[in-house]
Amino acid sequence: MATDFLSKAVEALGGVDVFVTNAGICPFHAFLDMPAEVVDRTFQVNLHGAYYMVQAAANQMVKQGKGGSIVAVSSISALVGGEFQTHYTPTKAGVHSLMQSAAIALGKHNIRCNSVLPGTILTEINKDDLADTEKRDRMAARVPLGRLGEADDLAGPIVFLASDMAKYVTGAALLVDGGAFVNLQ
Ligand code: RM4
Repeated sequence: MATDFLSKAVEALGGVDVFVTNAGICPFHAFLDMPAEVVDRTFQVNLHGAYYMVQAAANQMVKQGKGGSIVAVSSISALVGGEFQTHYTPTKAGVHSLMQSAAIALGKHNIRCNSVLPGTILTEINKDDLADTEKRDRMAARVPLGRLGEADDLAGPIVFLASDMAKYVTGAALLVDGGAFVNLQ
């Protein structure tokens, strides 16, 4: 599956120098009656998917022999919890940790591995959850920059980590959260 995707990318693009793994789901659900199938699916998409895609991209980059840059979209949820995200936060912590280990394994090939840790970004992943305007306002109130994020807020940090501007950056994790993580009071 992952190698098929990479083969198609190589066919279309002539090679892979930068790879961004972003796929993720977060079906919000209470912990005590969390269905096993919800846990398993979330792990399969968020962690296993990231693992095998990063592995496939890395093997292609090694084959090319020119190094490369891999960026994973982890989350602020790698560092903090959520009552209705007990199945989700471990996957984001796993993606964060995967990139640290991949950075070590791939440094000899001049392949850099880093992650971005978005805060609450308005996307399909949380459209239903944030339809609750009270929760949406509460989440925005936690953010020192005064607003929830948008997909465009991730573009610059990802391009930075992917580019030669970050040529000596690997194993890093970049919070892109408007300051939410550090905002205790
Ligand atoms: C993020 C963070 C956000 C949530 C999304 C689904 O990691 O927890 O608050 O809206 O996941």
